[in-house]
Amino acid sequence: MSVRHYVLAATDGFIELPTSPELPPVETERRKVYVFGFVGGLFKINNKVVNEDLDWTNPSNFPKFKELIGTATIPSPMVCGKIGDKVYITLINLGMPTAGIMDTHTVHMHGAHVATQVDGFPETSFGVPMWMDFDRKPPVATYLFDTQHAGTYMYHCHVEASEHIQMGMYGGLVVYPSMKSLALAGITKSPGCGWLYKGKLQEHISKTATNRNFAYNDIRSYFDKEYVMLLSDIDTRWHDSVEAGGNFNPVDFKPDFWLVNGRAFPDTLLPHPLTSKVGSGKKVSPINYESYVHVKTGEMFLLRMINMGYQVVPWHIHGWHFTVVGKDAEPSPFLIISEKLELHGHEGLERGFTATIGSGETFDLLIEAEDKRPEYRNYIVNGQDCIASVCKQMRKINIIDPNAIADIPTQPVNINNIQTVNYVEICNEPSCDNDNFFPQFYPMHNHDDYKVTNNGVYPGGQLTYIQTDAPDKKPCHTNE
Ligand SMILES: [Cu+2]
Repeated sequence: MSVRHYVLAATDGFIELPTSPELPPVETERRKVYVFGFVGGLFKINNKVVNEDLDWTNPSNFPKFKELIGTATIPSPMVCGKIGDKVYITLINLGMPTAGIMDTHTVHMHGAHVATQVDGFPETSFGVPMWMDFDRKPPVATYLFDTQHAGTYMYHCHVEASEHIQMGMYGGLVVYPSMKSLALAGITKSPGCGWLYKGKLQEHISKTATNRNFAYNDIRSYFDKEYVMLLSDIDTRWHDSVEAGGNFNPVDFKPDFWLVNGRAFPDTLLPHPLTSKVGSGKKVSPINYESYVHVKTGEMFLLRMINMGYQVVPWHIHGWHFTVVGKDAEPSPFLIISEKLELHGHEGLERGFTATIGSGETFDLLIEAEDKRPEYRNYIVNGQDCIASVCKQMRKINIIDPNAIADIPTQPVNINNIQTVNYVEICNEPSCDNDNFFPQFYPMHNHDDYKVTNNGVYPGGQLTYIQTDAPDKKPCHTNE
């Protein structure tokens, strides 16, 4: 059990959204949008201070808090813990000076079974007033979440929720199983041996895995990598109206930008600005808001889908079916049924290629990046069943119209020669030593495809990619 203490400060700021699909982003084609949000992060774990700047009781930090005014972005910092932890969030209200708004704010931990007094719904409890005098300590409130269930949650301000949520006051909240809760489900780690389930070695689970590689207390919820996909939508007229001190009628909501982790395509492909640099020593959270999924073939990856928008999102994933391992921070009932029926692997579980995610819902989608080479490589390179190879077809297309051949984005793809994954080189490389089958790219997107736009320009909006690289152990493929 740990006590995890976060400090969040409510304030305003601006985000920039792309209006063109060009990479790198074209500075002149970006739309500045006024937002609200929380800044700050993890302050203490137990009694160990992680970020001393967040100590609001220390007068020498008062000017540092003042500097945070106007720095809000979307989403707000990630909050996480494990089953049995006590998660505290101390809220400070720095105000919204650009709009001259002096509203109170709260933290509502959506899905958490907390007492009314710390639920953050101001109509039945209270709001935190603005810090006016920076020579004195701020008025604060500290919220407690006594975590009992693993899963994907979110938090948001609940003051005048129609406006404050639209303005961006939300962030991800993740609860992992603990080693203890896993052990109660028969999942244990044996030093020097690996992970065991009911005493049986689980060879597919990495020896370096921790309790943070399971979504739930269930062996089938294991993942190698995880991604939070926090979806939301923006009506820039509403944001402009708030910035100008106007009165926007919420029923006139008509969004023109759709976001994944606060960004619209093609920004979704870029490294997230809130992710700590490796080695910076400021890594406060094991998960982040990267929206570009980058895995190896054969890996299991978890998508923690969170919809904070006001519209239902049909989230569609190319390449594979996903398995629904959880919804709204509850393990899928099919996990329990298939366990009773003694089914193996993901047999009997809920599968799909589109998850319909309503506002305020969360889904945990697990995907195995299966290897497509056995079925497709021979056809792509050599052709089969009297059909010419894809390589041959693409050469012809390239002669007729070079623009018809896709440019694979050069960012953040980390390979030496981008052309080798495109079309010509793979055709000349039948050897297994030079397997240019990789990387593979798959889109995932809102299947209300008009929302794959930025103010009407396609492609944009809620679209991002999954990149799968070659597996660690490359099997040798011959072309027979
Ligand atoms: Cu608020």
